[in-house]
Amino acid sequence: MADLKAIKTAVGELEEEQVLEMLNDFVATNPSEAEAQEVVAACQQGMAQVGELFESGEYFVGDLIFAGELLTEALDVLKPVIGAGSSEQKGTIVLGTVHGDLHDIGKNIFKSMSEAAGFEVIDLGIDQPVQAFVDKVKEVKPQIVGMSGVLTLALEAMKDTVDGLKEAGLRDDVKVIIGGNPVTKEACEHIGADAFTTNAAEGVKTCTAWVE
Ligand code: B12
Repeated sequence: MADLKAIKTAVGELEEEQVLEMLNDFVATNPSEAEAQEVVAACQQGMAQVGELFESGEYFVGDLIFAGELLTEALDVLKPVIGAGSSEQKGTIVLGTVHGDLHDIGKNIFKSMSEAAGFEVIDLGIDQPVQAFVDKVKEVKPQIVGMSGVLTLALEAMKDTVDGLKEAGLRDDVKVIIGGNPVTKEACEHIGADAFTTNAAEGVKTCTAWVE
């Protein structure tokens, strides 16, 4: 098993070479999906550390950008082991980062895991207006809508999006799951989503239970 503490620290300290070396070594051990998800969680904790150092003024926006690139690379290394791969088609998820928010690493992790679990994921991308969700839901009639956001202001954007689905008469046709650092039970209720999570693997479990 990988040294989770060392991975968290190396991500937090933006030690790119060290992170990639540890992750490549880990992938070479042919780990289980559960072990891989623990490594994803360690990377997520490392990113939280980056956030704290940014808040305390030790890191700057350039460091956030570098952290984003580092984690995207890390995810590429982990992709082959974060989902076992399923040939069965479970259902369709329309996924996007809500308007005003440019963060997409967590969304991309959820996307990879959902695809590996057998979902077709239609990824709208970042900073997506309400209408983009509404139009795509009308077009592809998914079972699930996934919204991602890590800024506090993303919570209101998620509410706008659910309201938009309601106004278009589509809300009752889909389950809505929200993910990202600031989501909570209270936020979920305020937004009018069906489920929330700060853990992509848990999100995949919820979606799987909805379609089975
Ligand atoms: C990397 C980073 C960036 C990168 C993003 C690169 C990218 N491609 O995403 C860049 C440089 C672009 C960036 C920009 C900014 N950032 Co920034 N950023 C971060 C940082 C360090 C990490 C985010 C991250 O990737 N985390 C790791 C992922 C894996 O975690 P996650 O998103 O929570 O995802 C997991 C789960 O939540 C879940 N999940 C996520 N989405 C979904 C969706 C569904 C449907 C499901 C089921 C699950 C799910 O699955 C994932 C895996 O388990 C955070 C710190 C933090 N604590 O999050 C700050 C942070 C989010 N940023 C912050 C800020 C302030 C900014 C800027 C305003 C900085 C600036 N002055 O310009 C801008 C805002 C730009 C914008 N409009 O969005 C603040 C937000 C404060 C707030 N309360 O709103 C934070 C918290 C840092 C801090 N502590 O101050 N940032």
